[in-house]
Amino acid sequence: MPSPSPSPDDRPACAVTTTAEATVAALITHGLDTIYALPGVHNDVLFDALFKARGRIRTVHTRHEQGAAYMALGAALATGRPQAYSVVPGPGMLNSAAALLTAYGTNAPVLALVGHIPQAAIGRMHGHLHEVRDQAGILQRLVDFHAPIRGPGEAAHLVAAAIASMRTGRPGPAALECAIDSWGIEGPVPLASAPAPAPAAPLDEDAIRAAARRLGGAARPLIVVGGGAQDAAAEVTELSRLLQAPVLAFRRGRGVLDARNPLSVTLPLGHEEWAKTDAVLAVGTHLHIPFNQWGVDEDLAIVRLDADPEEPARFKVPAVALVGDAAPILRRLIDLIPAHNLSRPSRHDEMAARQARLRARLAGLGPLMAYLKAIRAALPEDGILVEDVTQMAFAARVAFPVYRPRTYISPGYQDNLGWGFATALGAQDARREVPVVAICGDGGFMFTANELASAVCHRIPLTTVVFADGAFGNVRRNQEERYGNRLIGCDLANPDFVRFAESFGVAAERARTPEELGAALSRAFRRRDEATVIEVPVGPLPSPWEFIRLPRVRGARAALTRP
Ligand SMILES: Cc1ncc(C[n+]2csc(CCOP(=O)(O)OP(=O)(O)O)c2C)c(N)n1
Ligand SMILES: [Mg+2]
Repeated sequence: MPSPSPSPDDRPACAVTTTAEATVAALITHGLDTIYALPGVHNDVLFDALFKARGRIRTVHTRHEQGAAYMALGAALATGRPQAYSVVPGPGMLNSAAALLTAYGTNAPVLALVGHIPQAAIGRMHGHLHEVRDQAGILQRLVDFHAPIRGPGEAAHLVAAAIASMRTGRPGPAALECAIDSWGIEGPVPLASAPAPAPAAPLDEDAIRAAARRLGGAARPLIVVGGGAQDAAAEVTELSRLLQAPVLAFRRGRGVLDARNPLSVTLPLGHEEWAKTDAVLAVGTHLHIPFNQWGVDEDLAIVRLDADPEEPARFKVPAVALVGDAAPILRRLIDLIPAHNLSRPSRHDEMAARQARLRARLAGLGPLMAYLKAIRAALPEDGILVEDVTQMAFAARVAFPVYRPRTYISPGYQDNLGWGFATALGAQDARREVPVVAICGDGGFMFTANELASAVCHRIPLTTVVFADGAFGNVRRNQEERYGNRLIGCDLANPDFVRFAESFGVAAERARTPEELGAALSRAFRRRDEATVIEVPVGPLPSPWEFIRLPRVRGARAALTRP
């Protein structure tokens, strides 16, 4: 007779495992199903634990540590869920550092699992393989939560603490280090149990009421959204309707309000609104451009909503500060607004007319607009666009219509050239059910083009469009226009991108017109287990900067410090 399966109460309370096994088990318990990683002797025991856990957690290895970290970042930005990567210490850790910096800048929940030299040697500078002075100190400057894992008994609670810190307050990356001789230490480990959901933070009713009064009584309210509003799209949409307030997004807030809604604005119309508004609700944004370029004055009441309690008053003390997750606070605001709200005529027709006039002006951007239009037409509504730092992306920020949250992935204020391709690879790996397209310049693509090998190895169906102008084109134009055409360090020698991609076994084609690009994209999006590279040869492109760098419209002088 088969023995009955043990009830949960009969199970042993502990198991004996290694630090590495306990760490992997904790990742799985927290719902991580993938780790992006590049191996080395410091992490051999961790990789052996990952081997034993395959089936429950995939190990996606890359060709460079920046690829692993950017893939974790892309997966985190596309899903909003914690993601992890693992690298060896010293050079491996430093190779991943730009991605960790960008995870910080984009508040992305990315966990770095970093190997270390032997425990007893840390800090002694004996010249161990991959030793770097104060590795912990370097990591601590890049993340909000950092800890060493010294043995199996610590692994579960340190992983739990790291993941909690990545999700609560201002989200962002965390790092755990483990020494080469600590991964293999065996010991009793409590059996992992699923983490309890974090308790809902209490709402500050007084502050929300004050915000409702300010916004409801405003003649011309404006909402500005950043990355912190991505999980509050329904609430922002409802508030915008109630207040008839335009919603301005630049990079990381795109898609929070559907671009088909005429109240959804990018920088040019947002700038016009900023000049006239009397009350702004800023959700999950630094408000960097309005504060630093457009100006503020005493007639403007600013309500700041941010997960980081330090943020609202960093630049200027706001009229009202709301601290916490955007969605529950906005839901409460929606409850309270009607009691204060002015009766508001619809702004639909006015905004639709202004949007049409802006589209006519943007048409002057010629090929930039024609190619973006072709991409939008081919990409399904829930498809994801990842931008690298290229002229095409600068235009996309003001002109590419985004319909849903988390479908426009931008590096935000780091604007780090070369992040795009590998980040998009991670986004596509984590969201296999929708097409992801990366738009890169020839300069940026080559930063991580080696990861075409990872796309092949892990059958990731990413589509990448490389706009090849033979230059760091944005820099080149600056040198032409502002430095008397003294061109230096900006012309590029390129491979034939089609043959380059094909040599990896990746599908590739060249598109010479927007129509050809549209057709190539449709073919690419149908390849669901194979990557595609599309090279688009372009000449010098028109500058989109007149739509991005906009003049001061409020306040007599630059208010660069808090009053
Ligand atoms: C890490 C990093 N290095 C340098 C820059 C400066 N930079 C911004 S755009 C650019 C040129 C990008 O060239 P390419 O990818 O070919 O796009 P294009 O401007 O030609 O459209 C450079 C060098 C940056 N933003 N980030
Ligand atoms: Mg270029």
